[in-house]
Amino acid sequence: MTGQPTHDHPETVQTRAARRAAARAGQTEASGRRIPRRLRLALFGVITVVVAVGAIGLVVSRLQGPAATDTTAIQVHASMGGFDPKALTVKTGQKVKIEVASMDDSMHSDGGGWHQFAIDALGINIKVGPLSTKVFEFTAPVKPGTYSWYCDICCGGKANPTMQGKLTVAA
Ligand SMILES: [Cu+2]
Repeated sequence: MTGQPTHDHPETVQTRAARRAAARAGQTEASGRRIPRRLRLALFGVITVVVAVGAIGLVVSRLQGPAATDTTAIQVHASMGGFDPKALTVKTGQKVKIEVASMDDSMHSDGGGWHQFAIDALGINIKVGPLSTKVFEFTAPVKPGTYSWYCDICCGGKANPTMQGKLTVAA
């Protein structure tokens, strides 16, 4: 008996609302103003595909940069997101050849797509323009140790840990 009188009322309201909605749907469907459900679903599918393809395209275009010009060089990609890889290990006394590529285009307001690969202690200071690469060589120190490289062009400069990497010289 609890709630028996109150149970009737919402149901009545609900059915009335449902009837009104059905009537409205019937009217509009008859006048052809509403897009049929099947077409709506198809449209939704098309929009979903377009958005997905666009997103994948964005990711791919970000991954695509300038092609490597020297396949014997260690490839280092620099972008606003940082260096890839962020760390390298070489042997003491090794002749090291690195190709640095800027993955960013000139439309980047911060640095105009330029990046840098600098290791002060080793006298290395390479700057690479938007969507281009630069190959350079150096001889690793004979003493083992670690050196950090940085880019001082974008992202607030070399203090930003994003634009830093670590070179390990191992015996
Ligand atoms: Cu940079």
